[in-house]
Amino acid sequence: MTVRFVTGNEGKAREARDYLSGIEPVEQIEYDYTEIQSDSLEEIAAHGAREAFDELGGEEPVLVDDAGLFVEALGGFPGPYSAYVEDTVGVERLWRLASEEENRRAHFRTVLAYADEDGTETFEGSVAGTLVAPRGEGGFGYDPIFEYNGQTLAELSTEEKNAISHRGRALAAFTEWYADRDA
Ligand code: ITT
Ligand code: NA
Repeated sequence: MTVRFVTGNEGKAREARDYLSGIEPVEQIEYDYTEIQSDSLEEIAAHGAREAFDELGGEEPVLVDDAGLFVEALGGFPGPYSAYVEDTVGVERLWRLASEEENRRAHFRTVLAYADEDGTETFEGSVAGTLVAPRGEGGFGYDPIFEYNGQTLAELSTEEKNAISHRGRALAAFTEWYADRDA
């Protein structure tokens, strides 16, 4: 069954397609579901997935991905507001803000919500790293300033990023659940 990955973010869709190749075909759909105001990525993703599943006809399953970058020294900012901050402040200026701090630790977190006629399930993944001056041409969003094990996520291929990233870990939890459910 085709899984509809509901996102306007081509980078997220590329990673999901790559990870799920050989499991299920992934179709990217740009449906503008309501992003509720919440500190909880779970609530935002689950609400969005439910709404998208119903509004898109209630037949094919959907996946929604709500993610954020959490900077330790900034009290977890931008967190659930990461998309807004990327659009307004930008990645480069967020790095400059973080570079004034001694503690450069940060983590990415994503929650994937899957919705079908049986209900909604959420799966999470996170990865801890260090903020650095931008490097690398790959990935998307905050990847150039997020270093893991000596490389920024923008210096990794899609497959390499999936092997260690927040999204890869959430996709792993999802596929494990999905396989058990079919069995
Ligand atoms: P959709 O809501 O349409 O899926 P979005 O880009 O608005 O796309 P989010 O609301 O989840 O996604 O916002 C997450 C923000 O964090 C956004 O600025 C992304 O570019 C960024 N982001 C998410 N995953 C990332 C990753 O793996 N690497 C770098 N930046 C990421
Ligand atoms: Na969004």
